[in-house]
Amino acid sequence: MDNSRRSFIRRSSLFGAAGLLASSKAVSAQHEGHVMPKPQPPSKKDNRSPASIGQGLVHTPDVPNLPWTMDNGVKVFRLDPEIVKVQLIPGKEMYAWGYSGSVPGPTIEVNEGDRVRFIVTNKLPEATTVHWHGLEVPLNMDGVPFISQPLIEPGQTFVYEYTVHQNGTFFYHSHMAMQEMMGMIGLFIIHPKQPHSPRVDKDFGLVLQEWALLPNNPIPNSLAMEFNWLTINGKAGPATTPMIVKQGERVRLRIVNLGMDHHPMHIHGNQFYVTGTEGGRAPESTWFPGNTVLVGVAQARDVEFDAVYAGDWMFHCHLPHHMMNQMVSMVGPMGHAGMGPQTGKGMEEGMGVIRQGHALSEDLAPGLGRGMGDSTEKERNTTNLAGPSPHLQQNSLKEGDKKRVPGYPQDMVMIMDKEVAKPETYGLPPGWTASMMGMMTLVRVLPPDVYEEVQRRIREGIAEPPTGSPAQPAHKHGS
Ligand SMILES: [Cu+2]
Repeated sequence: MDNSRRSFIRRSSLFGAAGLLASSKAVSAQHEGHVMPKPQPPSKKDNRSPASIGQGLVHTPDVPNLPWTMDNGVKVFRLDPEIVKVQLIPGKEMYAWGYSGSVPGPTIEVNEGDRVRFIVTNKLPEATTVHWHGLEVPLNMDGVPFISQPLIEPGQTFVYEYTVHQNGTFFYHSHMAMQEMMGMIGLFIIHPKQPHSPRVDKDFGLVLQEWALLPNNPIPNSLAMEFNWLTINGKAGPATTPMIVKQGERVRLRIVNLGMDHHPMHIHGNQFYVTGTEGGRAPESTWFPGNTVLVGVAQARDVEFDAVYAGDWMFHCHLPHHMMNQMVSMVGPMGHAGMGPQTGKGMEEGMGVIRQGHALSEDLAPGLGRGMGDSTEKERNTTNLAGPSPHLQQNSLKEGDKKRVPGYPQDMVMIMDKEVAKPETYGLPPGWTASMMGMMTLVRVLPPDVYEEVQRRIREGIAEPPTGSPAQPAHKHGS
C-alpha cells in the first residue's frame, strides 16, 4: 500500500462507528412532535367524498394533515413555507425548513376530481415556489421559478389552483435545490374515484429524508454529500412512531424519497407487493412479491400486504449507514490502542475550514464535516461503547484483549425506552429502542386485545415505558 493510500485510510472518516447520543436529560414522555403549532384536522362535516370511504384515511405518523375549508366547491389550503424546529430524537433538535409548522410538510389528502387551491405565503427569508411532483397541472401551476411563475418573495403570497384528475401517492416540494435539502417536501395523497381492490384497512404515508448535522450545530449542512441523520417523517429511530395494525388487516405503505440517496426499504416477517409508483396505481398484472423496495430519489412506492403475522416488524432502510444516528467517525479515539479505523482530525477540518487542497480531495472529502476535535485526542482514555451494558460484560473479553481484535470497535448499544415512550410503544419489550436507529420504524401487527389496548392508550394519551430490564423482561410482548 503506498503512502497516499494509507494516509487516505488513516484520515478517512467513512468508517465511523454508530451513534453517540448526547442527552441524558429527562425528556417528556408525551408524544414528541414538532414544536410549532400543528394545523387542526379538517372538520367532520365536509370531510371526504363517498369514494374515499373504505379506502381509509392515510395516516402519516409524526406529521399532521393539512386542514382545508370549502369555498364554492374548491378545497382551500394554506401552505406556508417556514423554518421549523424539529426534534429528531429526544435531546437532538435541528432547525430545518418546511411548511406550516412541520418537516416534512403537512400531508395533503384529497380526492380525484377535486378542485384545489393553495394559498402560499412565504415566511422564509428567501424566495421560493411550490412544485407539485407528478401532478398533471397547467404549466403556470407547475411551480418552477422563471419558467412557469415568478418567485414568491419573502412575505409575498402566491395562489395555486387546479383540478386533480390523477390518483395515488404524490408529493409537493420547493423547486430550489438547496431548499429541498433543508426539508421542504410533503405528501400529496389523492384518493381514487373508484376504490382500489383489494381495499386496505390501514394506509400509512412515510417521507424519507437525510441530514448532515455538524457537531454542536443545529442547522443542517445542505452542502454535504454524506449524511449522519436519516429520518422517516422527520424522526429518527427510535423516535419514529410505530404504525399500529390489527392482525388480519390489509396494510398499504406509501413511501416517498427526496434527498441525495436511494433507500432500499425492507420489511421483516412479511412479503409485500409494489402496487403503485410516483405515477399512481400500478396494474395488478405488474405486481410482484418482495420484502425490499428501492425508493429512489424523487420516486414514490406503494406497497401492500396482508398483516397476518402478529409481531413488531421492523421497516427500515437497509443501507448500513442509514441505520445509525449521528454517525461520526470521530467518536472517541477509535484508533486508541486498538485495530479499528483511525480517527483524530482537528476541529478546523471538522468544521470545514480548508487550509490546503480542496473539499473533494482525497484527504478531505471522506472526512469533511465529521471531525470532533477535542474528543478525539489519542491520550483520552474513553471508549466508544456506551455502557455499561450487562450483555456486553457477561461473556466478554477484557477490554485490553478486545482492542487486539481487528476492526474493534464497531457497534454500540443505547437504550432510550423511557425517552421515546408513547401510546404506540405500549407492550414493546424492554430495550427495544437499542435496535432502532436512523431510517427505521415498526409495523406493529397486534392481536385484537393488544390492538384495542393501544388504541385506548392513544385516545387517553397514556405513555409508559416498558418495565423490567432487557436481561430480565418483566413480561413477554403480546402475552
Ligand atoms: Cu437509506
